Amino acid sequence: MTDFKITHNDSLHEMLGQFKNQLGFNQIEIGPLGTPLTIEFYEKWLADGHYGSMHYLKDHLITKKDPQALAPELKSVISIAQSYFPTVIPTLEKNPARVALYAQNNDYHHWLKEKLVLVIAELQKQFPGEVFLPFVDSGPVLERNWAYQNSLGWFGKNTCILHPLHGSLFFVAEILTSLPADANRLELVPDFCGKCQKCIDICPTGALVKPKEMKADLCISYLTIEAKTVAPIELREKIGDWFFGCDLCQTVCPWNEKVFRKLELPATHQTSTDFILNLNGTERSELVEYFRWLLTASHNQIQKKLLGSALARAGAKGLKRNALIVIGNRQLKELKTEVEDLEINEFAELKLWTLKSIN
Ligand code: B12
Ligand code: SF4
Ligand code: SF4
Repeated sequence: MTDFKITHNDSLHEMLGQFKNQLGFNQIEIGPLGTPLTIEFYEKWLADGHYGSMHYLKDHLITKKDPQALAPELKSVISIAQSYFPTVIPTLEKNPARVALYAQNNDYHHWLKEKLVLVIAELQKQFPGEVFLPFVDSGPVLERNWAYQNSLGWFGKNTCILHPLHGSLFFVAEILTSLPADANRLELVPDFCGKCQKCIDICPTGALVKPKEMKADLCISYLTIEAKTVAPIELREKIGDWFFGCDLCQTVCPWNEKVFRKLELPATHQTSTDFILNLNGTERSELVEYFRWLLTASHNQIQKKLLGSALARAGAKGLKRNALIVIGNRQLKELKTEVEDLEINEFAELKLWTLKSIN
């Protein structure tokens, strides 16, 4: 990113085009800010209690509904789509466990935010005195809605923003700004899901309760990343060998398959939607060794190793919990002693479940 250089006598739209080309975004668009078009669905989703223990999503409602509450001078939102597949900034070590594609990169909260900061620095030179606020995932912004309103894609039945050319394996990010935007320039991308419902059919836990509606506390991504507690017993087998996140409802999607075909990936590639990965002997022993290390390492050792990686989000304890479930589901009997020796009070019941599963 060091050779990033843009011309400053261009219009805002030409500048956005330069950012896209030089920083490798799939798309970047600006549209007016206001009450999000899909806020009613968000309100209903909260009222239905689909958010599990993610209480911050409830706290975010006021700001998501009225983004100008962040700063009254805000008028527009610049939406950015940044593909994460094929891998953009790979983590130093490839993880032998089954990790969602987005997390096989370094933590996007950092590197994508850095790109936004570069964009803002250039915009500030061109438009001094204007306000620019960057957001990547964690802020109180209804990100998929803005991606939708700014033509980055449609809401798939799996709830992801999906584009006819790029599929859905991309992050979204925003810069909220006091610059004005033309209200009539962008058109919504039409919904191309049609009669397909492959994503709903493949979801092992039934988290996609209706088209475009997810009960998040059933989603494997929630159970392995966001949840602080252990997955209920009836969901554990359904988690299969997902150690961190889940990609099933996206990798089965024909619009992503189109992207995979273009990339000519081998049939055995990790985008396979086979429920349990068929590991060969070497892969199995790598997985066993990784989990052996994870179960016996101290929390400090784990945090140190995960520094900068997306996996850090689950924390050392969360990763040990996830390993116990995969060990049970993959029948990794080699790890019986390590499971028995694990001393984490909250996991006492889970440990028994794992030991029962591998016996
Ligand atoms: C909480 C959260 C989760 C939760 C809940 C997910 C969910 N579907 O809500 C969990 C932990 C399960 C999760 C999982 C994942 N997440 Co997440 N997550 C978020 C977060 C922080 C908030 C999402 C939210 O507001 N949910 C509330 C519900 C109501 O939103 P929703 O499901 O999108 O619902 C909308 C639509 O259904 C729509 N809608 C409903 N009916 C109708 C009808 C019509 C006609 C229309 C037009 C629209 C519509 O309106 C709703 C409100 O906008 C956002 C970042 C952010 N700040 O926004 C990232 C975000 C959504 N996650 C993202 C990613 C990458 C993932 C995973 C792929 C990670 C993984 N591989 O494990 C999975 C995908 C699972 C899936 N199928 O969604 C990306 C999605 C990018 C994209 N292309 O869509 C985001 C935007 C982060 C980012 N900055 O890139 N996530
Ligand atoms: S990410 Fe996995 S568990 Fe979550 S909705 Fe999609 S298929 Fe279901
Ligand atoms: S799998 Fe089918 S229904 Fe689901 S998001 Fe993709 S096209 Fe839409």
